[in-house]
Amino acid sequence: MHDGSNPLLRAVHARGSRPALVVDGLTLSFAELDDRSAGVAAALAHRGLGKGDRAALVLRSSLDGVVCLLGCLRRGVVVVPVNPGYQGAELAHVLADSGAALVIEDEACAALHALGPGPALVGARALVDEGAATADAADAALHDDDLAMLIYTSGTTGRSKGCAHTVGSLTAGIAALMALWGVTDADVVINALPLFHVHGLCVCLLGALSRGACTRLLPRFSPEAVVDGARRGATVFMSVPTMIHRLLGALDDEGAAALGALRLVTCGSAALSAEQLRAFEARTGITILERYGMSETLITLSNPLEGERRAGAVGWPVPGTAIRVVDDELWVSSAGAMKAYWNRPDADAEAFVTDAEGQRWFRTGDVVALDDDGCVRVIGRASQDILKVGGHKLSTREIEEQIEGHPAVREVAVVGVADAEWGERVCAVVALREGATLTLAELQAHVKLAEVKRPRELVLVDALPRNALGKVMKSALKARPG
Ligand code: MCA
Ligand code: AMP
Repeated sequence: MHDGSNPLLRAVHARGSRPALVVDGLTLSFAELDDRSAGVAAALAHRGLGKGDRAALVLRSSLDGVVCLLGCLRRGVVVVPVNPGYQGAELAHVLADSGAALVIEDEACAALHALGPGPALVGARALVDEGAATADAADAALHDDDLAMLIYTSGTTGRSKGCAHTVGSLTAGIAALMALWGVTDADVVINALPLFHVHGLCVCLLGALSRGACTRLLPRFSPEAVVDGARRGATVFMSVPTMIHRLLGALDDEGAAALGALRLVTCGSAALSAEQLRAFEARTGITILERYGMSETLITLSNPLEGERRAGAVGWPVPGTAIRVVDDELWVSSAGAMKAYWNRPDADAEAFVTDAEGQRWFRTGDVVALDDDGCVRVIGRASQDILKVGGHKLSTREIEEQIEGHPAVREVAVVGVADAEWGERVCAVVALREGATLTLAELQAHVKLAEVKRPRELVLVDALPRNALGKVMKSALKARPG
């Protein structure tokens, strides 16, 4: 139980003049963050937004963006993080599905402005300024069961679903992980992850803030910026495998030594290969701590802070998480699990199982194997309709739906092809209509989705391989798309 204020932000209220955020050479103390986010909460109140209303945050990593985010959480306004690289249909879906009453953007987002009439739109800077001019206090009294975030994630259908996280699920999931990793107010955490996914937003940003640690927020990942952060005294870096790949390709001896001084490098959101882990260890002396999670459940498995970090494995359940392996599929039961998919009882019915003891399990869709001592290895996903590209989860169906609209295309299947840098890359296998032609460039121009979803490869075939029921056999295509 807590006193009604957002427990995730307690440390923000209590840390005074210590640095909370360093962005682009600007430093904001906890007291300043506290003060400015209280202003945003008041500005939201002034605009008529209250507990349970949704605000879409279409933000790159910026100081004002973080202030707005915390302001929403204080006001009890449900944060709906949105990738600012989204295009028309992707944006329209999230805005409509979440029922957002307000959109907060940090740069004029062309696709957003092209959408036509919709929710009120305000710049992050303008909202912070409104807050500075508002005197009233407007924090909401919050309880564990109150909704805090809707985080959209791709499913096997074309449309993303909102993972409804509560104050309680976020607090419990984040606290367990930060304790496991020993994060304290002596830490300085490099955050080069986007703030529109669980990893960058909940684990890295709110995790650091909740422990009173300082965040070095990078507007964009680059090996140089990470090395620079390490040189300036950072202690923790949280990454995805694509970042590790790029670091390994870019590090000179001095950079490797700077990274070697970090106390902890974690990696997740997609599989880190044993080779990458060993190469990073050989170059920097640091054994990466790999962990596993989902937007739906937060981080549920982790290698240990002390003791063996096993290459090619994601470790053991985080305290507060129980696991089961059912027909090779990982099921998790965790205090950090979302309440439900937003307005999708059909999807809840598929994803959640309540056992005879009344314990609720989430079916992850990931195929795993256990070592003799219970250490979990992720083998892959049960469905071929979900890809992970650079740590971003993509629905092949969403991409196929767009490609099907191209006049040259008779039928299409999108598959993931192994890629050393991105984990997987998007490959479109297309059968053309009689006499039609199609180039990769034409296909890319046709797909109006975030950059990361655009096909990087086009394979033309006479017809797609189908089983007796007429279903496209993606595993056959994946093995040899040509
Ligand atoms: C080139 N590009 C490609 C490819 N080749 N994109 C995709 N696939 C390829 N094969 C170019 C595009 O043209 C585009 O260019 C850009 O790369 C893609 O945009 P972006 O992803 O922003 O790329 P980046 O700036 O190069 O950054 C790479 C990145 C980033 C740092 C690895 O993708 C990233 O931050 N990924 C993390 C995602 C994440 O946080 N996932 C967590 C989900 P242009 O620059 O022109 O746009 S939460 C989760 O999974 C759970 C909870 C968990 O366990 O954490
Ligand atoms: P998302 O919906 O973006 O949160 O993605 C969650 C998915 O990312 C999981 O279901 C896994 O398939 C994958 N994932 C996360 N961490 C790891 C990891 N360390 N190794 C392999 N896959 C991972």
